[in-house]
Amino acid sequence: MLSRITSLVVGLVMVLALGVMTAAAFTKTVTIKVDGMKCAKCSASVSKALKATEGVEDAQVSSEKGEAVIKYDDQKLNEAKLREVINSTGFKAVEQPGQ
Ligand SMILES: [Cu+2]
Repeated sequence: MLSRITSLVVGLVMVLALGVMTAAAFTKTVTIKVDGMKCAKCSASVSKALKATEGVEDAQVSSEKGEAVIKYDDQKLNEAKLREVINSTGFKAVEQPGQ
């Protein structure tokens, strides 16, 4: 009886651990170079557009660095779609070959 409970608990813990790991595996972080941002208003509009996109969990956009660091759900979005969103704001997502 005790071993049955033990195996049940072990099984439950494994299922929970697996769930947490898969959830984390779906979250990807990508850095995309963005051309044309001159000030905080520019980066804010890119950031706003990204955050309004379903699947984006976080977006840190810097006009100084000229890049956007985006955390997103791999199941709902991909990098190409994120570039489209950035381009739709009037700025240019720079293609970086080899990434
Ligand atoms: Cu600006």
